[in-house]
Amino acid sequence: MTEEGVPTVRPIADLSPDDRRAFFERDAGIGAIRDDVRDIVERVRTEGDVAIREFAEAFDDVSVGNIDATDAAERAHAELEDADDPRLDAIQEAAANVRAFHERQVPDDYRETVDGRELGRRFRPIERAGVYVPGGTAAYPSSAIMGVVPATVAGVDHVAVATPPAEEINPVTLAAIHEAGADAVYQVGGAQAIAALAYGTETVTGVQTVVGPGNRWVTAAKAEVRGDVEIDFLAGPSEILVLADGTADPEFVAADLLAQAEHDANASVVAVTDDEATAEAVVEAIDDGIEGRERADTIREALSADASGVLLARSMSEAVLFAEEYAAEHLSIQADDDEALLDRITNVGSAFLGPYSPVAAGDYAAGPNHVLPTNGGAKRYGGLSTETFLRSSTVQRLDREALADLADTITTLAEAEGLEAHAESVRRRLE
Ligand code: HSO
Ligand code: ZN
Repeated sequence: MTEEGVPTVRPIADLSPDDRRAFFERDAGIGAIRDDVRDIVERVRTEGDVAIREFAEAFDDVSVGNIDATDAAERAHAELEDADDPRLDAIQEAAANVRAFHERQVPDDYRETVDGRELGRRFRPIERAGVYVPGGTAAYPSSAIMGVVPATVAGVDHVAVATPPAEEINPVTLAAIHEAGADAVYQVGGAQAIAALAYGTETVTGVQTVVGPGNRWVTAAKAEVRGDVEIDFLAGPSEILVLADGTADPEFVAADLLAQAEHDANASVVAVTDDEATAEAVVEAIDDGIEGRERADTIREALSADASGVLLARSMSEAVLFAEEYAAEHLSIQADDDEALLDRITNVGSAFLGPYSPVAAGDYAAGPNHVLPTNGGAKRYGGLSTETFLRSSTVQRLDREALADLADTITTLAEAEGLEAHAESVRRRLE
């Protein structure tokens, strides 16, 4: 399908049912590791810190001293501050933009009176949230901001972060975790981190909701603990689908594909266009853009995945239908009438409109969250938000007259359900 990781242009009309399935039913390799992940989760649940240390040796090749890295994060922040490090300025500006965007999402409590019934809704934060901040082959200070800031905006009392252990954890990641407002930081990664946050260990305080992006191990572990704790949703390896017409700049399209491809060999990157010259030019720009990149091997692998490619549609309508079925984590629209195309799409994690909205803007600093549903999850739910950390409750107060107005309806339904005491609880009040 691809040569040395560079896609060829494929007409959508020529895709076999298997090809289409690879695009639409992508699972980024999560199914294959579910059993192994189950074992890891169970060991952390039953053995706690001992299991965390053992997995750190086995998977990260690190002998972890103190699992609690809260002080280390504070120190890393202070060092960047003392050195006037521009990376701290960038963290602060990004965090401010993300905070402002997420403050707009805080819903107001309300009461209103409807036919004498005073009805309302109130929103309260959960008490303890856990945020996974990936590490591994890249550092992710931006994910610390995206996970921790909305939790603090929601008013969560205790925000814990887990991030993979290392001889020296990336100081910028640690500083971002501290700047974002985390209360505790633990050095534990992968599936074992999700289990530790979910069930707690001697060192790690268990939380009520675990959020954050991660590789397939992290994602599979979130699927495993879901039910015992809340999770945000399954946010696996990064995905992008670019809808481009003949007006798109192929270099910009290719640049966005390369950017998300460098995350993970399991990333999925797709461009769909109705213009053959654009498709060919995107392929050429990808080819030109890989060589010499530090993460060229990862990019090549991601580009060769069955769920990646440059596709030629017979019309933008066909392209839109493809995008709708794909339900991308990131949808970039680089086309003449981007708003009209977006209007026809409902399944998307986050949309990027126009030539000057690279996905990287949202990844780092524009304000919206970058923790978004992958693997088609955008068909069912949206990305991480302030609401992820809030619970709602409802409130009602009826006066005598309002109850009298509803009495027949209530007692009729109660009797239809055979629940006589329910009906009586109303009649008794109105005698
Ligand atoms: N594109 C990733 C987020 C990210 N990009 C972090 C760079 N750093 C998933 O949305
Ligand atoms: Zn990214």
